[in-house]
Amino acid sequence: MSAMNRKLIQNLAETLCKQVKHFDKTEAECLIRQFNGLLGEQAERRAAHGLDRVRFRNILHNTFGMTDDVMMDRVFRVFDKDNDTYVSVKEWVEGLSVFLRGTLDEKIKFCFDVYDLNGDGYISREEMFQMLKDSLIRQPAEEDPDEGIKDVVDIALKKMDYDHDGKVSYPDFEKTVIDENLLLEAFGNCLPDAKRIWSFEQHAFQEPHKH
Ligand SMILES: [Ca+2]
Ligand SMILES: [Ca+2]
Repeated sequence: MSAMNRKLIQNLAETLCKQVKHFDKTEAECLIRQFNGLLGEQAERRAAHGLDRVRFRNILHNTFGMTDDVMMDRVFRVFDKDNDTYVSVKEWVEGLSVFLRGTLDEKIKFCFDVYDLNGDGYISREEMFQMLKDSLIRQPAEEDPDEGIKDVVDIALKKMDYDHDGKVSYPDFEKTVIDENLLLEAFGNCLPDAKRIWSFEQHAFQEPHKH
């Protein structure tokens, strides 16, 4: 078990709560302890790096109620900022800060990064198609199910592509969501709902001395 000692956790919490504005020191400490608990079941060598993709996806599914494979992979990649295929404790706390308490601006940035599948700074027609395919495919049998998805992509582009270059840039997406907040998760569920957030926080931030 990769048990960090008490002093180490306190020092890390102090550093993290300065970098991540939505958690105070006590909360950061709770999240670090919880992270260590989550790592406990992972082989020691890999635990040193952080949560691997499988473990992380299990948490998204079981704790945050996510079901879409494409979205869960993308959320993993957005949490994994240094792209080393593990979510480190720092990446975990930073990611949770947006997940649990992010401002609208932070959430817009997060969703945009999730939806920009190839990271080129635009949500393209092809990317929209790929993301919507999984969620729309279960419609009653149409002649050509792809046609229905293409229609939705056209509607989305018409709505979001303010500068008319055929793809959705960050400013396009930001403007769209500020006008209409419901479009924040237009291309797939990638943020937890209020109920999941509440129960996660209840569990993570409970007083360690009260049982
Ligand atoms: Ca990482
Ligand atoms: Ca892209």
